[in-house]
Amino acid sequence: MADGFDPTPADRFTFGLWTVGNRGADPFGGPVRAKIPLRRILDKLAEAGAHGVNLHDNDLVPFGAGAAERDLIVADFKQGLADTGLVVPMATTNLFSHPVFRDGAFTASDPKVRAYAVRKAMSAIELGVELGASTIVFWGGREGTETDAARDCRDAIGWFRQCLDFLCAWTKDQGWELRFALEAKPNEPRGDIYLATTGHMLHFISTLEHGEMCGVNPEVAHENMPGLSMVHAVAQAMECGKLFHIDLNGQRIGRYDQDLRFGSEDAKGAFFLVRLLEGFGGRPAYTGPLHFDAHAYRSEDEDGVWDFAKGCMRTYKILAARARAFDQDAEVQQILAASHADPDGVAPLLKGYSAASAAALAALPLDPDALAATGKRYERLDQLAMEHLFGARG
Ligand code: GLT
Ligand code: MN
Ligand code: MN
Repeated sequence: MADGFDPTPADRFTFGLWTVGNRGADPFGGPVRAKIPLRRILDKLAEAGAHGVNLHDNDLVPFGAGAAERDLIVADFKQGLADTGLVVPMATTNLFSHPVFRDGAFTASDPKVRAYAVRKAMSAIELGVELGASTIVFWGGREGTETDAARDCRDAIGWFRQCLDFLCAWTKDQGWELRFALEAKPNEPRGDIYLATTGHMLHFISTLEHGEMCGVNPEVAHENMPGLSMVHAVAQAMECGKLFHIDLNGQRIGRYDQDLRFGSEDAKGAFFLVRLLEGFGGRPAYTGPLHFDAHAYRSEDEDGVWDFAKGCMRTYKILAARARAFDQDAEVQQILAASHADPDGVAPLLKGYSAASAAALAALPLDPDALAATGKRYERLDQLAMEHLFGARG
């Protein structure tokens, strides 16, 4: 089907090994799909037009494997990458599965657990560097509490900072030019996870010793679970130069972390997200990998997994085409131009205080009733967005 929506590596789509490798287990039932051999994952992703794969240390090297076993597995995987042309843009550390992390990793009350977590992260970063990754994601899934009797949250945040400061300084000491991308989530698996949203993370980053090498990895599901806007979270990160990575998926508000196929829920949110990322409307675009952190429904067999993967990528491209058409629509441009118009050159007055600009502001004839008199035409504008999204226009 040559409709222009089938992906190619130039589209920069990536999948985590844990995403297409997800076997359908949930808290109420075990796996429903057989483990897909790593080599087949690579072959199938390359065949589907993906650009790369991302991984946790233990997606590739089993927990506790010795050095010889590790090296063999890594060599084999690198051969698979070379054969398929896939790259590994991002690597991360599993700091949540082993029982040692039952009370957290970087925020565990026991300093030995924190030390173990930092050491494990160092090994995972080494692995990422060996595979060519330039971004290291930190998702603190176990960094939280069920009861705040356990510790003072201020200590937890301080320990989190110490661990990241340590890892940043060590990374620089190795001469590696890596970027760390911090991923927020409000809850699950913990009752409450520290630094619950991308906004919390952005402030936390501003308190780090090497904040310049740290940014965020917002996930659609994690912002939508509590009903927040992913578009606004991503926009804030882009606006301050901190969108280092992104986890695309689908989610309904108020549910458990569903990690659904991208765009399969909240198509309108996905439309405006893609529009933002692509830089339509003349704004700077996001140019990093477009990572799908999602998995196939539990109802699916392996064929369904590849349907899922292709669906994520096609939906992104379809939404990009729809969003481009929206921004090129003359009626859209006219409504936006009218709402942003500045015929009297007022906007520059607010760009930086001076005594002169304050005086000019005071002298400005501003009639609130007149300013309030005209509707903004957002009903029409939104209907135009919906008609482009539905494919009924342009
Ligand atoms: C886990 C989590 C994701 C994170 C991954 C990176 S692991 O699947 O649900 O949101 O991005 O650690
Ligand atoms: Mn994620
Ligand atoms: Mn998720």
